[in-house]
Amino acid sequence: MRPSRFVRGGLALLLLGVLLLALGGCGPRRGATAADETTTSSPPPPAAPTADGSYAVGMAGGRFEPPRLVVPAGETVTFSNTDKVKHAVLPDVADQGGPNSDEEFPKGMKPGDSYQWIAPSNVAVGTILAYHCRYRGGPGDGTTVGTGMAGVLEIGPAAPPKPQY
Ligand SMILES: [Cu+2]
Repeated sequence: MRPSRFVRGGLALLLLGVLLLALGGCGPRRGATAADETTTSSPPPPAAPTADGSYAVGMAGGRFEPPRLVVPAGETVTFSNTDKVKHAVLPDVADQGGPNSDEEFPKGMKPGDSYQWIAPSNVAVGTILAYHCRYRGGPGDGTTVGTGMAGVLEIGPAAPPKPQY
C-alpha cells in the first residue's frame, strides 16, 4: 500500500505544479507583456498632424515635442521655440535632407523663433531623418535618436487629398 500512496502523493504534487504553472506562469506573464509594450517601447509612437492638418514640433524644456513625427513627403513641419532659451534643429547626418535651422538661424533659434521645413519627396517612404539641438543634445548615428534634446522625423506615405467641404 505504501507505493501506491507514494504515487498518489506524487500525482497530487504534479497536479499542484500544473495548477501553479497555469496560474503563475501564464496569467501574470500575459499582463506583464502588455505592460512591457506600453512602458518599454522606444521611440514613442508617431504623432499625428494637428487638427488643421499641419505638422508642428515644439521646443521647450530641453526636448522636442513630439520627439517622433511621421511626415508625408511635401508636407511642412514648423519647429517653434517656445522656450526661454536658444535652441537649434540640426540634422544628425548632413546632406540627408533633414531639417537644419542654421540655414535660417545660424546663431540659433531664439525664444519665439520658428523654422519651417518641408519633407523632401526625393527620399523613400520610411526614411528616418534624425535631428538634434546643438545646445542641449547630440546626434545619433543617423538611424537612431540622438542624446538629450533630439528627435526623429520619418517620411510617411503621401497624404490623401484633403476633403473638400
Ligand atoms: Cu535645444
